[in-house]
Amino acid sequence: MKRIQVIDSHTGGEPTRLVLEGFPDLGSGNLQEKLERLRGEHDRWRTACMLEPRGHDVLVGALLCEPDTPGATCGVIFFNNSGYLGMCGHGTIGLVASLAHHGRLLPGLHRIDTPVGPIEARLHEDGSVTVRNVPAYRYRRAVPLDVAGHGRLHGDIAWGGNWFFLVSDHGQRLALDNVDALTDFTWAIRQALEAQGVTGEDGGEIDHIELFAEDPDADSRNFVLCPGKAYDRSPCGTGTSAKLACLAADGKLSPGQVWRQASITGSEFEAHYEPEGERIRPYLRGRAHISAEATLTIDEADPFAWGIGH
Ligand code: PYC
Repeated sequence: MKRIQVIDSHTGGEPTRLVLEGFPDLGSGNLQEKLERLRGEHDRWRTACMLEPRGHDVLVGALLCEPDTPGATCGVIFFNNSGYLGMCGHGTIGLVASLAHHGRLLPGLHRIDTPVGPIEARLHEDGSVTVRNVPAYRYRRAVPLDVAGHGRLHGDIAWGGNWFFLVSDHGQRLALDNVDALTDFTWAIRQALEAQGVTGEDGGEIDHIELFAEDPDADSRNFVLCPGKAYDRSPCGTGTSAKLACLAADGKLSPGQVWRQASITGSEFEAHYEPEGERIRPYLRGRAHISAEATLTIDEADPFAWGIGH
């Protein structure tokens, strides 16, 4: 029987499963190299944790790793039901809250290495966490896209640790009782991006779609479709970072000015940015709650040992 020790949490409704122990040794090298080794040689460990019957489509995994750089608290590799994520904002908040819960981390500032670069996270005394994300930027503005069944729409392409297509003028109702239609619509956008060869810089796949609407309590409400076709229950840390980059590029948000981003479930991140050359440095504050401490077991005799479909 193989055993994997995990802590589950949720950040604004979006779940994170922190893997503390039990994955194979990923050898030496930096986190990008370790991610490639995990993807290439040991991907079934991801599928065992993320897919049914142990996981589900909404879950994001965070594998605790040794840091790349001296002085960093830890390294992390994020993944989900469909593959690997560069960075994950809600997942970083979940990681910090889970390590604190496990007695491995105290309030204060922590550097954390990710495959897309170092980030920082401050655990506050009240349990909330501020993430200093990787630099974000808008790559292209108002890109036209023909979406089957919906005609032509326009969106911005921005990097916030993952690639996003951000659409404000879409005619959709952003409400929890409309998530099936929103999922169909954003999935059609994703397919149109692929079919029309629209990518991020250097051909980066745009695998997150983000819609915006007004919100009575926050500066904006979003709906974010994640790569595996599940929607983010939180306001999405990397998606909020991409939004900040667009607001900054349009001159609609000043450095240090607070932006409250609500999710489709009503949870919120408080965000701001600092200028950093041609890019911006996003800061996101949110809170995670622990939902389980568990040992996952993998029985090789189980026909679904490595997840349904694997
Ligand atoms: O919070 O950055 C985020 C995120 C990405 C995918 C799901 N959540």
